[in-house]
This record gives sequence, structure tokens and C-alpha cells, in this order.
Amino acid sequence: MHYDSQWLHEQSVITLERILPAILDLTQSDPDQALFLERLRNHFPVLFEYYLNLYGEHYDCHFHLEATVGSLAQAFLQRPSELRQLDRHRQQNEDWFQSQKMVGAVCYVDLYANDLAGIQQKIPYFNELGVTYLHLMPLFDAPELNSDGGYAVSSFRKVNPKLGDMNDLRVLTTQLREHGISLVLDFVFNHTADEHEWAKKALQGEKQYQSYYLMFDDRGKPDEYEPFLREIFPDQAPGSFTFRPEINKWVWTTFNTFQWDLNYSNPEVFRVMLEEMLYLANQGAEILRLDAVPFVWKQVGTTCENLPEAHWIIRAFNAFVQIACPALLFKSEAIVHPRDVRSYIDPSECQISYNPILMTHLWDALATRETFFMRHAMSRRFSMPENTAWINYVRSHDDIGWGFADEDASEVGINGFDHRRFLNSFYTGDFPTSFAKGHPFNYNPRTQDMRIVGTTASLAGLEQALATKDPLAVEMAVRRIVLIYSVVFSIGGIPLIYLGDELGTLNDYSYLDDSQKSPDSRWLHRPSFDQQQFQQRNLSTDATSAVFRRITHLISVRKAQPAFAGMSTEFFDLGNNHIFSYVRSGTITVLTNFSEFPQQIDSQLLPKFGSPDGKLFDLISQQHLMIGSTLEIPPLSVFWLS
Ligand code: OTU
Repeated sequence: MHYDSQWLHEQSVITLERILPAILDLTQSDPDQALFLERLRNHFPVLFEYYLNLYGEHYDCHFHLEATVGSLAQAFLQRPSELRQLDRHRQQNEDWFQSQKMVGAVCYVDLYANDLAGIQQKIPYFNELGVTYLHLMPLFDAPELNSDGGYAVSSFRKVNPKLGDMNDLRVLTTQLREHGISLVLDFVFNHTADEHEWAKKALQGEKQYQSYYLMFDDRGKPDEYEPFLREIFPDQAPGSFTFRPEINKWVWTTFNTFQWDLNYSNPEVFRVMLEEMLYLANQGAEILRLDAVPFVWKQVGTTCENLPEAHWIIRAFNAFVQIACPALLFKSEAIVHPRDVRSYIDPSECQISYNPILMTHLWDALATRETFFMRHAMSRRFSMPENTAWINYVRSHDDIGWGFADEDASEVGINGFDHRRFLNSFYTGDFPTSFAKGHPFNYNPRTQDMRIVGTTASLAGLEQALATKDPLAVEMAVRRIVLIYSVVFSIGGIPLIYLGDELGTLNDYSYLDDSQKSPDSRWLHRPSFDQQQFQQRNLSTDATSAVFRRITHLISVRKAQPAFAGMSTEFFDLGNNHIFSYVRSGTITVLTNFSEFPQQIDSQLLPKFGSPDGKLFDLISQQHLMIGSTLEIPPLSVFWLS
């Protein structure tokens, strides 16, 4: 529902005045009461608008809003003083996450270090790599057997006992911060595990908790919704509804059968989830990765993805955060059409977002050796609002789907459907001469859709090359890994490394022996930490150390160049379709060659930064390049020219 803005403004003033006495009372002995009230006054109008958009029609809207502001004040009271300090500091340095020194990494706690104490012991290595942003995959209490890698959360306030407890998490967060590392946690807010206390009570028949989820007495409603819905896991969890005989109801389950979608049309769900979110912020998480944002609002007759209400929920959450814990950033996880990916990014919504568009195009360019499609899509889709940033990555813990825009494809003469089939065939290794060793994920025979799994190294050819023992093939695979990471390290935004990629870690087929994991091929690219490989990183002359040496070198060069801060990235065409090039902050020219052959470019076309002697300095090799009438870029190589 949309309201008249004048009316909204008046109502927000009246409402705040009505709520204030209770809030004043609640916060009276807090030393920062004045600060809290100032922020409340500043952000209340925005918060009120989105809240009313969402719940204005609800008979108890104002009652729920008051309760929610009460929860907000409680969370503020519980915010530890060091985090309040961080709030102040971050508000004075709003662009902290835009620094060229930012480097992200992601891992599973159990697979990478056994438990939270183990993660603590890896801090020296994170510092060695230069990591300043650490995403620990979901680490909360979750069903024992299958928990979708932790994305089925049984309690947002309890750490999975195998990993440690809340106290360990707080200690770790503080230690990370002391070492310059911000902790990133998931906020899995679209659904909970069916073992969450709310779900258990719902299963026992408690109406209040049944209303936390989307439940139906018969197939009537589900059958109305279903024809419009995308099946996310058609193979392992077909359909979007699960029948629960205990209560004789159908439950909305977008993902696996044990992941129950929350009912955000219930304002109580908004409040309790806000409480969980603020709780996590108070444990010291500096960035929350908002999982599965597109799905949080449902409307019959639509795809139930990317609806306006999904944005309002996040914007309302954001406004609450600005009052209680403004240091916190939201990271959007929307792996959808590029236009929709972009729609979540705004300082008042999600300040940062995965960049699945770049990710997809990097793999496309490696397979085709052509860069015109990527250049076209990036020229059109890369730019962002001020004070926001992309999280650039080459792969995550999830599958790779070919999420480019069909309209971008057809503008450069590519048929999207056919091209996806080619890419699937290429990355599963079926396509003749393919270097890749990936595997399919959730093939859907109805739409012929499929996604790809595999580690960066295996997809880039290292697994195959090592098997053939051909040193040239190994070198080319190493170069591919470094090449795509070099883009991630130099293009505007925060680079994110899936830990293990920096060592060239290959696919791990052992998941096939685990009956809980084997139906989900994403486990192929979630290998355990390999101590032996880790120790080889500085010693030997093999592929591991080659990847590690080159990647860490790129990171250190990036960190030393202020031109790599911020988002400014200007793409340009050098008349050679194997070259992908852009200028950072108007001063550093990045040239990358996606082909296995040397490529020439006409140096007249290179942006000249007043170099009188016709020389350009390559920051990576630390050498002056002599520029004649042409400049040659070696196979699968990169220059960062200053
Ligand atoms: C996310 O991914 C997580 O990253 C996955 O690991 C989870 O399984 C899932 O949510 C459920 O929590 O479809 O194939 O547009 O693409 O949320 C992965 C967003 C997914 C979805 C994304 C989802």
C-alpha cells in the first residue's frame, strides 16, 4: 500500500510523539540516550513509511509498530560499548568499505578450521593474505543431518555446538576486529529450519506460530501460486510446498522441504526477525549477508520474487539498523536477473551486493575467449549509486547459473538459450576441447535449465591439466585462475576469495560417499582445508605455489594503490575482442587477455596519462613497458598500467 507523503509525514510525527514516553522511560539510564533519541527522530519518518506500506492495512498496525520500536530500544540498551564506539567511528568514515585495502574471504568453519577456536588460529594467515572481511558460512544451530550447509537455521541465538558457543563467537569477533578483520555473518531471514522452536510449536498446533509461516489446509492456494513459481532445487526438492501430516497442512518451502518460508505479511514476524537481526549485530557482526532476498514476499499471480514489498522489508530493517547499530552493513544475496540484482543496492537498502553479473561473464569469457559480451554487459550494468559497492567474486559456495540478461545477449548477436546450453556443455567438460571439469547442478528437464558446480581451479582447467601432466596446460590453467581473480582484484568494489582458491584447490569428490551430501552436488566445490597443500604454498614450484604467489602478489599491489578504492571503473573497447579493459579512478588502465595467444592492441587507442616518454609502468611486473605502435599482451595475462 502507498500513502500520500504529506499525510505520512504528519502521521509519523504524531506516532513518534505517542511512542516516545515509553522509549524515554526505557532508555533513561543509558548514557547514550540522547544519541539514540536523535537517531530515532532522524530515521523514524523513513521507517514509518516502509512499515506502513507493509502493514498499514493490518488491524493492529500501530500496536505492532510500538512493540517493534520497543524491541529496537532493548537492542540498543544491550549494544556493548565497543560496538557503540564502532558505530560512531563508521559514521565518521562512511566509505570505509570502499578502501582498496578491503579484501574479502569466505569459508565454512567446520571444513576450514573445525571450529571457532580453529578459525582464531588462522588469523595470522588471514593477515598474511591481507583479508579484512571474513564471511563465516552459517554457523548457527541447525538440523543434525541435512541443514543445507547451515542455511536451515534452528536458532539464530545459538551457535552450532560442534563449532563452539556464542561466547566463542563474541571472542572471535573481537579478535578479528583487533586484527583489522570485519566479521560477516549470514542472516537467513527468508526461512527457518523446521526444527526451529517456532516451527516446532507450529507443528504442535499452536496457531500463533503457524501464522509465522505460510501454511495451507489444502492444495487450493498452493495450486494457485505454483504455476508462476520458479523451482529452485527441481532435482533434490521439487515444487515449492511440503505436506506435513502432523498438522495436515501444506507449508511453503521455496528451497528444501525442511526450510520453511517465513510469513512477512505478519507484523509479528517482522518484529521477531528484527530482534534476531539486532541480536546478531550486537554479537559483533559488521556485515550481514541477507540470504535469498528476492523471495521474502509472496503475492499470488506473480513469480513471488523481487516484489516491491521485499524491498520495503529491507529498507525498513535498514532504517531500524541506522538507529540501533549503524555500523552494520547489509549485503544483498540476489542471484537473479541483472536488473533485479541491481534493484536491492542503495545506501538505504543494501549497501553492498554480490556481483553475479561479473562472475557469470568472467566464466563466459574464459570459455569463449571473447570479451565483447562481458564488455557490453559491464558498460551497461556495472555502475552503482554512491556509497555502495559490489562484492566481486569468481565463485561462491553455490552453483554457477548463467544469469546474464538475454536482452544484453541479443544486443551483441547471442541467443541466450543456446548460449547457456553451450556454457553448460563447456563447463561440464562435454564440449570437445573444453578444459573444464565441472558437474551439473539441478538439471531441470522441463526447462532444460542447469547450473554448474566445481572449484575455480577445476573449472579453469587445472584438474584436467594435472591429470595429463602437460606443463603447458598446467601453466595455462594457473593463468586462467589468476586472470579472473585479477579482474576481481582490480575492478570497482570489494574482492572476495573463496578460501582454497588461492591455493588452486581442486574438486572434492568425497561428498559422494556421504549420503546426506551426495544428492547436492554443490559439496563438490566445498572441500576441507588441506594442511599439506597449505604448507606447500611458499615452498615448491608446483601449481599450488604458482597460484598462491601470483594471487598474493596481486593483492599486495592492489592494496598499495589508492586508485583501486571506490567504484569508478570505465570500460573501453580496444578493437580486440580477446581483451577486456577498463580504467580505474581515471588513472590505472587494466588490460586482460582472455585468449591462449598473444594479442596486439593499437597503442593509439590506449588512454595516455601524460606519459611523455611513451612508456607505461606495469604495476604487476614492476616494469616499464615500451609502447611502440602496438602493445602485445601475452596469453591469458594481465597488465595494470599506471
Ligand atoms: C542461498 O542461495 C544460499 O546461498 C544457498 O546456499 C541456500 O541453499 C539457499 O539460499 C537457501 O538458503 O538458490 O542455489 O536469488 O539464488 O538465495 C542457491 C537468490 C540459491 C537465490 C539464492 C539461493
